[in-house]
Amino acid sequence: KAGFSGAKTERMFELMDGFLKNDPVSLQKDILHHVEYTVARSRFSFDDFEAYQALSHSVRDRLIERWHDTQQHFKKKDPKRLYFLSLEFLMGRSLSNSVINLGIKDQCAEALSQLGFEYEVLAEQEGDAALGNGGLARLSACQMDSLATLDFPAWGYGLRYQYGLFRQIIIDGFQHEQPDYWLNFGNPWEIERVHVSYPVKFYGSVKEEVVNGKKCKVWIPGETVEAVAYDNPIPGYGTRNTINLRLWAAKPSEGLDIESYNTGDYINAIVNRQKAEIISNVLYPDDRSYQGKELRLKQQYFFVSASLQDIVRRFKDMHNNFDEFPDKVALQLNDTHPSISVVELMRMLLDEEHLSWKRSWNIVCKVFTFTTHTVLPEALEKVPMDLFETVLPRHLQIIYDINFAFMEELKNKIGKDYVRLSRMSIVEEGAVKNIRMANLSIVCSHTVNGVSRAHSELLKTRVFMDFYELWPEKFQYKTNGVTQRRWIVVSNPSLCALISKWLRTESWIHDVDLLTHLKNHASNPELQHEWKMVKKINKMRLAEYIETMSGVKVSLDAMFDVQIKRIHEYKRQFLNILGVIHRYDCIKNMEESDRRKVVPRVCIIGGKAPPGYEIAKKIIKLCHAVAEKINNDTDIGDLLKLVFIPDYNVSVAELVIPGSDLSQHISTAGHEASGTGSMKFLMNGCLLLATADGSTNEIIEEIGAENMFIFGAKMNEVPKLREKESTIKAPLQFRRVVRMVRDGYFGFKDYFKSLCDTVENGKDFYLLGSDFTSYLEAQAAADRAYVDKEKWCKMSVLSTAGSGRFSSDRTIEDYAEKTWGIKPCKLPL
Ligand code: Z57
Repeated sequence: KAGFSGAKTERMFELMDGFLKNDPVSLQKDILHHVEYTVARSRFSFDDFEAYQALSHSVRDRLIERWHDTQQHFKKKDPKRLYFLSLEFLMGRSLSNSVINLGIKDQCAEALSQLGFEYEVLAEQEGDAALGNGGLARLSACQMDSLATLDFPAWGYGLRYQYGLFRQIIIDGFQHEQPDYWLNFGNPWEIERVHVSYPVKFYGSVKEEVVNGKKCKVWIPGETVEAVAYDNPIPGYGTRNTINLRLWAAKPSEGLDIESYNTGDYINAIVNRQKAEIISNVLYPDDRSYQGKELRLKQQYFFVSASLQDIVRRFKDMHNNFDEFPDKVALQLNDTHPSISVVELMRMLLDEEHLSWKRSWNIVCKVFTFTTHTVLPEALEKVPMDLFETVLPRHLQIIYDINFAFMEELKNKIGKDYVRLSRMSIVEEGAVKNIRMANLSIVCSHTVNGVSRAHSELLKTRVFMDFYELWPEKFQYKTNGVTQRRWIVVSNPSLCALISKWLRTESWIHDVDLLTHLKNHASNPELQHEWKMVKKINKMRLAEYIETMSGVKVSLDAMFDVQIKRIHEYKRQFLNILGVIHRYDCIKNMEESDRRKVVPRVCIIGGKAPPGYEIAKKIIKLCHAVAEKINNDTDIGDLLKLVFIPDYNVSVAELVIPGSDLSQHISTAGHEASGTGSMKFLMNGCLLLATADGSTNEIIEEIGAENMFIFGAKMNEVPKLREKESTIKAPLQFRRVVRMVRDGYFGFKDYFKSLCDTVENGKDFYLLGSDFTSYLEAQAAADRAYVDKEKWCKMSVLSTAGSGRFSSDRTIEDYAEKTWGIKPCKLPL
């Protein structure tokens, strides 16, 4: 703007060629341009990886064009914007997703093939962006895709970890963790914004000062770190809208530190300053057990503080009255990880904008919305008070003030019920005092929601019952969803083509309810034939992958039975393995004539154990020990195989899901808040073997229990079963398979002892024993269904046809209308 004379602007227009073109020849020119000038290789000699880089930069250029136009458009229209704050985003690969959303995949493929390259091979060159742990982080990524596709004026904010989630390598069946230095080979998908940076303060003390005759708190920090922005464009599908995911990296602040330089120890002064970067170094790999670590709190505050400074600056560019802030800004808290935001915004309004407490509080209460993703008590973040006081002294004061006001309000409403007051307090009293981040978030947000209907009910009746009684209007329910762009179009091109052919439109890619029309064709032999072919192609891909990864040859006639997710006791991978042992044992003891009736299975398990979670690691080892025995038993052959897929991540999921026949979601009822993996399988026509937990309850409503294999205790039965647990004997079959593990049938007898102890002697907290019989029945039902190919295929079609409700498009529409109050803001074509 500033300094642009009319003549200059005119010249700029003259020099513009219009948008980059997407025909194969233009793409070829761009690719070769980037080979020479970005990658700096000769156009006559570059390899697959360099071709991937050049292609990515060509795609990036197109993203940048749209990104600019979108941001300018948002600025001009100045709508209410959503800011999605999350400490984790599991984006996976960007190239394959971008070319689909830009609608240029075929053109890219053609352009490359004339240059002697294959698009699929290049797409495989890209490593995963794994800045997250599991479901929560992948959900953020799916939601960003939907926000862009639905033209919502939204931004994501997060942390640019230098090391993403660890790489899992398996040595002798044991998990080992390797650092994931994902930036080693460059990252064409981000744009470094050296000029967008903010100071973030830590430690120090709070003083009182008089500013303009008013008493004010001034925080004198003990350390200041600079937050630098890295922008990641997120393209929508079938729209030019391209939104932004802004991730912050920590850099030493430029502020003069005369003290340390003057001591003469120049080298040490530099080295010490460099330590600032530690903040954004590494993602915490255990998302379920909060440890109260200082670095973690610093990560949270670092990204929150930078984001809010950015958001407030953008607001102040256009407005000067903070009472309008809630009309322009919605702040979404993705679990409690960014919850310190509520205090930080309060602090900015009070101490920096010098608004009154009442006005500031009014604003804060109108902008925040809070989604919680768990019921596990160990996942609820409680920050030790002394840690808080050291790192964020001013914030602790504000929390006390918020809590004081809240407790007063509460006493007025419920009287002096001190037990309840202390349950609801933001400050947990006791030997060690803690700040309860969930309570803080509920008090300061205008809306609270769980991630499935069942989970939201649990919140209202158990976890946050007191708060629900106090503010029933705050509580909403949302059901998670996943994006069909990545989980069908990108990862299963053959199924995508089949669906579009039978529905005679590609509109389902942005209007997923159309999938329901597949129901009309579910029994059509012609469709069934094509459907089976698609499955076969995908199973072949998967079988090849399995052979390269684990050396095991699997039969395509076998049912591919898959459980892929983080390893956790409540997800019950152990139950799965015990089921496999049972199957093995049965086959071993069978008459030859009965063996012919056995439905061959390939059991596939994948997932990472948190590095410090010993039992989870033992489950991985057990899987390998059992696999070793079964896969080498010539007596068994193709009737049963067990495979562990190492280093499970987003791109592995893209390969495994389309190639599965059956998938398992078998958490103890009441423990999986939602579950989103199941939705990806469902979209790809894989049948579910599942407990009635989390979102599965809603999946049953959509496709019918008769098209699934549901088993196990119901949510309301679990507490009673637990009470009785110590007195009731587990079924014989269960005790028998656990005994095999205990007695060293698969070796490592001593090592597996503590694992066996978790399900025996009245301590079976996750109720593997009590669900075992019903689990085996469900497995047997799956076998029977698989034999009837037509029936199985029909169930598979109906699964895809019923998956529309589980698109993140639906979830986001729901949040936009009922939670955030935002409207689409579409770039004109
Ligand atoms: C995480 O991935 C989830 C919950 C958490 O509290 C944390 Br920390 C990480 C998962 C739930 O376990 C899933 O059930 C849910 O589908 C997913 O978040 C997305 O909501």
